[in-house]
Amino acid sequence: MFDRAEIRIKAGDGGNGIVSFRREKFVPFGGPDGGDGGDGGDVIIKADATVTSLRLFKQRRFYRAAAGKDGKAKRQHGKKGENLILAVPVGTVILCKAQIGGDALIDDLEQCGQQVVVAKGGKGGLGNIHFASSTNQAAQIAQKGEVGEEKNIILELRLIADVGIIGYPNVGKSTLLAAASAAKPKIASYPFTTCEPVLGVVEVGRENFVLAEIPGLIDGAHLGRGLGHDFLRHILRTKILIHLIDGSAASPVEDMIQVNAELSLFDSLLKQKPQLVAVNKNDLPGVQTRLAELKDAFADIGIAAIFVSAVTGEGVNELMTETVKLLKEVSARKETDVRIPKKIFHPQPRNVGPSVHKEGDTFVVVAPGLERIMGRMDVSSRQVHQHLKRQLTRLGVSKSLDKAGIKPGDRVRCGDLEWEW
Ligand SMILES: Nc1nc2c(ncn2[C@@H]2O[C@H](COP(=O)(O)OP(=O)(O)OP(=O)(O)O)[C@@H](O)[C@H]2O)c(=O)[nH]1
Ligand SMILES: [Mg+2]
Repeated sequence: MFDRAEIRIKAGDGGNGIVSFRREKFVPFGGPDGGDGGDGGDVIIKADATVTSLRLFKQRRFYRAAAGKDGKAKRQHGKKGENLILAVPVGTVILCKAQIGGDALIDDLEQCGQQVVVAKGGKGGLGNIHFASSTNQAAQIAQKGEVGEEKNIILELRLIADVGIIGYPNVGKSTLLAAASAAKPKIASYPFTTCEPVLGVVEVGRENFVLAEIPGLIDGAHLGRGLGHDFLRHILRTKILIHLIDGSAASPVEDMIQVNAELSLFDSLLKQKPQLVAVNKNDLPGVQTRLAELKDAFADIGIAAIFVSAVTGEGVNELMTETVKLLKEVSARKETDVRIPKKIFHPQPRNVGPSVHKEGDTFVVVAPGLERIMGRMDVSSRQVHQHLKRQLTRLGVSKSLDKAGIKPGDRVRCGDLEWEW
């Protein structure tokens, strides 16, 4: 379907801080003056009313923001990498693709102009001016820029209609939509004529609302059968539902119960969505003869079904008037309004202290904090070694290594770095 795309995004890496010293006439030992690297650009997704589909994102899959520039001599900061802004249609839901478990909701762009940072640019590294101290006035240390975030995200365009018409295939959803609005969906006497949601605007007096035919519901939709999840996702966005039933079916009440069961199997929020039940094809003689019986059957389970004929238009105005009434009620009780939960879920790695274990003859240090520090240092210089040594002591790694029985000359590994103790 047209309304889902998976892309990979990469925020810009931070620029490197540099090692540099003042060189001026008459200043024989100018201090360090290496500037910081600029931060990498963020990847931002923004809802834009002029964009109507996610088609572009199916053609191009990889997007990256600009990297920050390296610092320069004379304390000059590197330029920040430019942010990359991706414009998506209003109504796009952004999910972070998870390796394991369900995809996590990042944000739901419901309003024009709404935006969210989906990948943060790496911080620029510090230049050597930051590492000068009273004991080390000629600091040779500078940080590398941090790597920008990179992830797979899913964009999903969920329809924004006020009211959705749901029901089994062939019950007359398209015919009802055409009768109530200016929409012209294809109508035919076979199931699955409509494969993608169709929208129409319905006017009732001075009120109007957006009505959508939501196609594709069959038994097992919650397991992905038929148009399955696509179908059910679209319903999540609507405020209320018109549940359309074929009055000429063998057992209309059973059909209704079955469809509702399918909805709640997919998402309990769908079950709570207010519904108007409409029985269609009222014009057929077969339906007319058992009208009283049908009314009773629905009344028995506490449902005031509205009988309509989408073909002749009988009862359609009444149904739309009831729809407006229910819509107003629902907006009035906002607090019970069923919505997709807004909260962002950021899985964070648990912060654990450094640990040491032995792999063959090598001592392996697992310490995320330290790996980060090391990843950002140019480890070829002697001064950096001194600096790292202090960090190892500070984080308690040296102690752990001693305990593990390390002797001078043994190999130690931390992250990508391996050295002799
Ligand atoms: N007699 C009668 N036939 C109807 C009525 N409404 C729809 N139909 C017929 O039922 C058939 C299916 O109608 P559609 O409107 O395409 O049904 P649908 O629910 O949109 O079907 P799908 O999109 O295929 O799921 C068509 O042959 C319509 O002419 C009605 O009120 N009375
Ligand atoms: Mg249809």
